[in-house]
Amino acid sequence: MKLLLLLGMLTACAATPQDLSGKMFTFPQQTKTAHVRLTTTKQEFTAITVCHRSFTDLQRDHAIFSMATPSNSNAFLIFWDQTHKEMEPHIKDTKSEITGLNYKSNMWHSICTTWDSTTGLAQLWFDGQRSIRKYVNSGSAIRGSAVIVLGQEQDSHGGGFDLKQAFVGMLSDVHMWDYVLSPCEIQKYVNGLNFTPGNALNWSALELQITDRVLIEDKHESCV
Ligand SMILES: *[C@@H]1O[C@H](CO)[C@@H](O)[C@H](O)[C@H]1NC(C)=O
Ligand SMILES: [Ca+2]
Repeated sequence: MKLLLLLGMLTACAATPQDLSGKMFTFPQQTKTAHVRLTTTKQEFTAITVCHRSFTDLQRDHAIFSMATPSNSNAFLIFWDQTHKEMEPHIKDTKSEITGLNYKSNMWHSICTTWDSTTGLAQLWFDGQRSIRKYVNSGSAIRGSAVIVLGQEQDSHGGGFDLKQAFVGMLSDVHMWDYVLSPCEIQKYVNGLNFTPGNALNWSALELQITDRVLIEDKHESCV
């Protein structure tokens, strides 16, 4: 009986998924604490696709999506390097660099990143435009309990944040799949059409925990 009660309480405390359709996270100031922690039940990724939309005016390095496992703090990280003006997908602590992107301030950018452990190739889709395919890391999956953080960059599993890498701005439509999306599915995501939501992170059923000043606001995409 006591055990049942305890189990009931644990279930009640577990984050209930939220439907964030039409919403965005606003990170309104630079801090080294404010962040959103997302929960996925997947423990192994032999392939991955992560998509999100972001809006910022930062003129310095910043993380847009940070996933850490106990063995890799940059298990899957999307990082903007201001010095080299490149978007850097990190996969299992290996960095790749995509240059030549028109990463303008004060507008939404959709970014989808794919990786497959068989070929080891990563590819970025920036505002629907494909990048070249680059070798990053092959042979083994991303494994272990994943901590996904928006707003900060993890240098350790769930922590190690750095003020100078914090995200300031808005983030929306975060999805993660444990497979590589086809170019057609990516175009559907980019164009806001009917796409298959992420099976590892689903913006329409997102388990999240907010720390400090992060707001959930309406995106107000249309005037109706
Ligand atoms: C995503 O969430 C929506 C809303 O709860 C649900 O209808 C849909 O089946 C989910 N999709 C996946 C792939 O989990
Ligand atoms: Ca760092």
